This record gives sequence, structure tokens and C-alpha cells, in this order.
Amino acid sequence: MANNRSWDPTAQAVIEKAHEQGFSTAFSRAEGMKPCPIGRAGSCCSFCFMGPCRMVGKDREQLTGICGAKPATIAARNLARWIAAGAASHSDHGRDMAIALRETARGKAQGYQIKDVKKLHATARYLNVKTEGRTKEEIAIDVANAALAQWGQQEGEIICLSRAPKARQEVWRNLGIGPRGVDREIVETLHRTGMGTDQEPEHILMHALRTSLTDGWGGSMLATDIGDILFGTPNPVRSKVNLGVLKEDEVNIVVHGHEPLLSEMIVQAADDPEVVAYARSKGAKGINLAGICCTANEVLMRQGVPSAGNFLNQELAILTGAVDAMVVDVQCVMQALQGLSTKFHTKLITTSKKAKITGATHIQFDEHEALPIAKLIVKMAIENFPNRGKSEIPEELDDLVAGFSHEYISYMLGGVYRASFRALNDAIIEGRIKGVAGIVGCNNPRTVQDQGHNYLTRKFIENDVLVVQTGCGAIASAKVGLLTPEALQYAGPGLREVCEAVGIPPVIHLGSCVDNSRILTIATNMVTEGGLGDDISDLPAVGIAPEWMHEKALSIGAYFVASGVYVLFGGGPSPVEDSPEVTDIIARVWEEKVGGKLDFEPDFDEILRKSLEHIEKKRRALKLGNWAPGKYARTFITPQELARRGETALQE
Ligand code: NFS
Ligand code: SF4
Repeated sequence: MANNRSWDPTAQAVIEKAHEQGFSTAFSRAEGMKPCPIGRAGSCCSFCFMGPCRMVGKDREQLTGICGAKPATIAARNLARWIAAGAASHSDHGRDMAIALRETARGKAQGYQIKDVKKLHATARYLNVKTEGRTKEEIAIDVANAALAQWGQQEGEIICLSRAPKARQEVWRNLGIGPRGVDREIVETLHRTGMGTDQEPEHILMHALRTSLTDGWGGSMLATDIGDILFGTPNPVRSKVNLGVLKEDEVNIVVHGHEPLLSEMIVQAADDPEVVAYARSKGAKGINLAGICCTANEVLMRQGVPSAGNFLNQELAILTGAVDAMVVDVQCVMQALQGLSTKFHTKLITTSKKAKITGATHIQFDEHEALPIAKLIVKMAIENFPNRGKSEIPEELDDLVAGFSHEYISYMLGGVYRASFRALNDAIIEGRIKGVAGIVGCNNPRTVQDQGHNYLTRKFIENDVLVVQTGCGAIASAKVGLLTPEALQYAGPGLREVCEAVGIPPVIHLGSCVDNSRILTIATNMVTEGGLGDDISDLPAVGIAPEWMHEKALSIGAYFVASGVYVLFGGGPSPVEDSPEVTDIIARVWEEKVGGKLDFEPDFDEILRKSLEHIEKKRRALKLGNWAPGKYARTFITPQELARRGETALQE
């Protein structure tokens, strides 16, 4: 077994040991299975059963499928379908959140409450729901119904688009890519990409952008806002990360997947004195909750529940032998967990109406009886505690600070009375902060776990670029202490100064992958704050998914491109590598049309170089210079301070 599967020594040790003992993991399976070179490069069409047709051969001009489809059409159709599937995942999650809100407001969803009334009002405002003289329940019912209507809307534009900068809305309108309804665009992608419909690559891919917008400015944005209404808008919270969060003497329950609906109830259930007493009666000192993947991020952001790690840690958690129950819902849950859990005492519990795994225990979640179901699950874990055999929990665990929301950032930057993004914009205008990089997305065993995330994060902050994160990328940074104020030691002098003054870390954890919508909101706030152009595409900013694997990542990447951002995907080759035409459309053509482009760049140093170059290009276009203290702060900077910075005279 090759070394170096993970950048995280804790994971690396668990993986090596597991392989020595004959267990397979995603790491060993990835080594044993080479990716199909045809499918991997976007050159296989399996959309009808005259085929599947493979576009292989030297003379690409001559290649066609049985129906005559050309390689570029096939690559474009593949990419469009992946994006639609990703948008479907996030949006379906958002839909369930809206239903839960409605049932809560009707008094039919046990255990939930409308926790954040301020956020409810803010959401009501943009969804055009009246608030004056109404109870929070009345407002919430209308907010939920207005949100749900976004999925089924057939004409017009989804409402959240109105939250984007005006110039961006114009771009979408002029191109006709403002989504009409969430479900409609996703269905239309499936229709267009089936045998014999849309066969012009650029036309297909413009619709793919439209579909992706239903995710970022639709399903995901609503999922985030409704999550905040039900469970509270995040505020900074300290917690711990890595496999060391599991406890030898307590019942360990790991929540894994994506939706916060059940995991939030499990947090409540595990706090119930009667349930805790039951755990004690079984010989445990208490109940210990931990998360994996984005469920971890959801309960970490709002409740401070520690994270046992990101995507590639899911099997490793079970391999410790210390997990009494792993409770999963939807997305990013490996089927391999089932076989692995039977080799230990771990109970794998599936909970979603949408997702079962053969051999796992299914306890179906229903928001109407959320708390009793959560208690049942926790009790099942407790009853499994005495069955625990030998366990080996790695000691390592790191501190982290999570829980940033755009609301909190603007409060941090401006205080209660002047909450705004002014301070951030000024720092960028002055050049203390060069720009912003969103580093997000998955792990992928085809690249060293966490390496891309952490290498790039370190390099960006060194270069005075503020980093915002979500998803598994944020957990990667947490594992090496990059989500703490101490990470300032790695930051460049300008970024460090701003972060110290404002009291923020240089790497900001914004939540789960649906919370990438928070990055859209932050970008919009930066634009409307003034001084950095009229549109998101003017900002000195980039988006990066260094270790992506899921279709959801492609959807996120596409909606950032459609919002005007340069997006780089790293770690592996392009999924449309074989098609120069499609590669050109998603880069040059998209940039001409929407101001953002999609680049698949396996090499991390190249990602860094291209990103910094892009940030500089945007700064030049905005006529922003380098940080020159004398220019902006002549009267405030003492000679001693200048000497400390290594400058001898005031600069003009
Ligand atoms: Ni995002 Fe979250 Fe992780 Fe990738 Fe999966 S957990 S929704 S898809 S693997 S970042
Ligand atoms: Fe082959 Fe065309 Fe069918 Fe695709 S749609 S499988 S290219 S015949």
C-alpha cells in the first residue's frame, strides 16, 4: 500500500493500520480501480440504448455516436447532467427544509421552533411576505409556502435572483439564463440532454449555467436561510476536530450526511437527562456526539458539536472501533460503511425516506415526530455501547473556530450600529488584503486527502488573500489548526493587521456546502458596499475546489461562474478533457458572456499562480494599487510603526 494517502498524520496512521489488517478503504479501492479513461474525459454517452457510444480514436473530427452525436455534444451533455444532478441534491435538501419550517409553524413538527425571528423577517422581506402585525408562525407559514413555490414555479424568475447585484441580474436577463423555477430547469436539463434534443454544445452549456443558478441562488440559498430560521444564524463557536473527538468511556454517536433536520434533534435528544441517565445505566459516562461531512458542519456551526472529520474520514471513524452508532441521511454516504460496520460493533442507521442501504438498520425520520425518533436512535446507540470491543481512538484533535455567517461578519466589521462590509472593502481597496479566495469542496482519494485544501489555504493567506471556506475543505483546514486565530502567524502582514484589528481569523468557516450561498451573499454585500465595482465579476476573488469528487461541486462551480467568478477545480484532470470545444466554451465563451470561467487545473501551484494573477488583474481593472501606508494612513502611523514594517519614509 502506497504511503501518503492523507496529509493528516492521524488519518494516515489509521489507514495504514487498516490496510495491514486487511480492511479495504476508499483509499485502497481507489488504488485498485483505475478510472475508465473514456468516461473520465467526458467521452462516453450512455443516454440511449443504441449505445453506449465511446468517442475514442485519433481522428476526432470523424467520431460520432450511433445517432451522429459529436464528441463535443456528448461532453457538453455529460457536464450539463452532472451539474443538474448536483443542483438537484442541494435543492431537494432545501425543499425539505422549507417543508419542515411550514410544519413547525403549523405546530405539527415536534421539537422544532422558530429560533431566529430576525432571520425570518429578513427572509420574509426578500420573499415578499408581509410581516407587520403578524405572528412569527403566520409569517413562517407564508415564508415556507413562498419558498416552496420557487421549486414549482413555471415562468418568470426565481425570487432570490433579486438579491444579486443589479448589474449581475442584468447579465442573466440579457442572456435569458435567469432560472424560471428550480425543478423546471433541472427537468429541462434532463430533457435537453436526452437522445435527440439539444445538440449544440454552447446552447446546452448555457442552460447548464441556468440550472446551476437554481442551486446557488435558489435551493441552497433557501436551505441556508431556513436552516438559520429554525436553528439560529451562526455566531463564532469554538470546538474540536479529528478522530480524537471520539471518547473511550462515552457512547459515541456520529451523525453523517447533510440535512440538519435530524441531527439537530439528536443533539437535543442526547442532552435529555433521562437519556443521559440511560447511558449511565449501561456503563457509559455520557453521550458524545460527533459529525462527519456537512451534517458535521451544520451542527458544528450552530451547536459547536465537534467534527470527526471530512468525507474520507467516514470509514476511518468506524475503523477506530469506538463508534456505537453512525446515523446517516443523504449524500456523500459511502455504501462501504455497511460492510465495514459489520466487522465492528457499529450500528449503521439510515434515516431518510430517500435513502436506504441494504443491510443497514432503517429508522425513518419524520419531522412530525422528530424528537421521539431522535431519542429512539440515541437509545439504540446506548444499547450498543456494551457491545463495543477493543477500540483505538487516535489522540489527535485540534481546536477550531467556526460559525461565521455574513450577518456576523458584517457585525464584526462594523459593530452593532454600523454593521457593514466597509472595513473589508477598504482593506481590499488599500491593498492590505489583496482579495478573497473561496476554497471549498470535497476530499477525493485520487489525490492526497486535505493536501490541496491546506496547501492552498496556507499559500493564499501568506499572500494576503482572505480565505473563506465551507464543506469538507473547512474541516481539512480545521485539522491543521488553520481555523483558529493562531493561523495569523502564517498570514501576510496586511491580512494579519486587518484580522487582528477586526478580530477575525484569516480563514473563515462559513458552513456546509449549501452555505456556499453565504459566499454569494458576502460577494453581493461587498459589491453594494461600494468601491469594488458594480458586479461580482469585478471583485478580486476566486473560487477553488481543490479535491472535488461530487456532482454537487460541479453545480457549485457552475453557479459561481454564472455569478461572475473565476473557478478552478484541482486534484485531477478535467471531466471534459477530451473535448477542446467544450473546454473552450466553459472558459473563454463563458467568461465573455458571464464574466466567470471554469478551469480544471490539476496542479496546485498552477492554481495558486493563476488565482493570484486573476486577483491582480481584477485589482488593476479597479485601479487599485499596492498597500502604501503613507497614502492612506499618514497621520496615524508613527515612525516606529513604519520602521517595524521595514519602511523608511512615508510614501505618496
Ligand atoms: Ni460538499 Fe458536503 Fe464533502 Fe463534497 Fe460531500 S460532504 S455537500 S459534496 S464530500 S464537500
Ligand atoms: Fe450513442 Fe447517440 Fe445514444 Fe448517445 S444518444 S448513446 S451518442 S446513439
